[in-house]
Amino acid sequence: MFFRARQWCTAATVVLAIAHSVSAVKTQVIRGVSVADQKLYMPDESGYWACLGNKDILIPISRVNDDYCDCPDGSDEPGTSACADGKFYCQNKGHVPGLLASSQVNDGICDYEICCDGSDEWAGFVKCENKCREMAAERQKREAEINRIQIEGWNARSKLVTKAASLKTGLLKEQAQIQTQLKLAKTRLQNAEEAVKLAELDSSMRVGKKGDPYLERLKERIVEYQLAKNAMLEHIAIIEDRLAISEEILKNLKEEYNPNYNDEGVKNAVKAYSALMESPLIDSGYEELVSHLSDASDGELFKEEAIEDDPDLVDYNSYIPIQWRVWIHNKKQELVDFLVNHGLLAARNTSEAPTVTTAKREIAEAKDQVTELEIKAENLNNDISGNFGDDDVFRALSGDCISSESGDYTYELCFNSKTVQKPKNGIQTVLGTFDRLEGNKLYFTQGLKCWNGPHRSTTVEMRCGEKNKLLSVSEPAMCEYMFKIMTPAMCTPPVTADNGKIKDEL
Ligand code: MAN
Repeated sequence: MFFRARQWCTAATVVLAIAHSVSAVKTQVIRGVSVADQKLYMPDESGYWACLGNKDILIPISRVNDDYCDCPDGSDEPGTSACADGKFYCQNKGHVPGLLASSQVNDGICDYEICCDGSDEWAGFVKCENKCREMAAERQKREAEINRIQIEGWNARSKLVTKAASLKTGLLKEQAQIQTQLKLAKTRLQNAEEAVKLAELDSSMRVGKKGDPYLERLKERIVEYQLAKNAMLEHIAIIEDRLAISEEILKNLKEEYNPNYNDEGVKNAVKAYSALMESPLIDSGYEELVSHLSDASDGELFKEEAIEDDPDLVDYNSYIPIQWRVWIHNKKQELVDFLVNHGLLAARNTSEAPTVTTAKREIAEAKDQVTELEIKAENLNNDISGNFGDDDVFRALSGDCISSESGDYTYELCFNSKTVQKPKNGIQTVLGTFDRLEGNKLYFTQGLKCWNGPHRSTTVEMRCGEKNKLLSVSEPAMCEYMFKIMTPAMCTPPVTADNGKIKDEL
């Protein structure tokens, strides 16, 4: 019984001891775990703890950080290098906490970049002094510099945005002007085309200049024709008179002859006269023509004063009655042909009339103007609708170039234009013309063809900077270039201490 009691007493002592150790473990800080995550290492009432990544695996809490890897995820050894996948937490007081691969714990190397407090080398194989204070100061300096760049970059960007907006306003204004000019130029072209038609028509109706021997001869001929016409009209009048008398005689004969008197001659004359009277004497065309001939005022046929009024050209057609124009034209042509054929007149210059030439020149000029304006309008439209990034900011960089030396060359980037490679001596090589903007990259394509290879091209990687600067150039594959640049165009609003965005005017 005593034994039992003793046994019981011993067992109670063990239980008490365990309970004591459990409560001790409960308050113990687990090495390599952040303060916030300490709660993840609380054992259950029996003093057992489950691996963080596998809750089925329970181990006594005393086996946490015992330098033996029990959990597949390495969560039982955060403070030692026992597990390959473990993570060691450095508090880095005064600086930013770090998570080190637990394999680097106690490896004899001070991993200051992650554990500035030197806590990763706790076993003492090497002494790592705490460098957090100086590293925090450096970091602060760096952050202040980044902040300065961001603020200055953002300010510079704001100016670029303003510039881009005014450039676009200018372009829109220019676009409106070009559209007006284009409309006018098209009207000018239309008018010019009309003018050529009219001039061609007009020139076909006009002959020579005043003083032209051809014209003088023509005038003489017209006068001759007028005289001939008058003589002809007189002649016709006489004939008509004589015809009327003859008809009268025959009429009387018909009415007064004695049909009982067998005179064959008289009978035949009366018969023929009757037949003649039944057939139409003259056609209506003749009548009309003669009436015009009689009516036309010869004084109107050729007006010298009209020629004086129009010193350059003589429009003889307007002086000729319309019914006579074709006849006159044909006669004129016959006369001209006659004179040319007999060497009296130089063959007529068949080149077009100066009015036609001038009008055609006007067409050519108007066409050139329309084409030029259409090209301008298309370029403008492309420019206006182009992708120049958020707030149109890259538009403001057109014309700006940045360059830098690298290896045997000077490399240059001209925004929205091209990238080039300039050797120390010799001609420059175009590495690409601006193609597009995508995210934080500019693409320049279709540069000079690479010997036995593709056309050169350039990808430009951008980051925020207070000014435009070409930072580095590389050629990752032959004739494919990579530029790294900084530019205010890529800056975003800086973040203030209270994590809010700074105001735009900054
Ligand atoms: C020149 C340069 C180089 C390029 C070779 C390709 O030397 O443009 O960058 O790699 O031509 O032949």
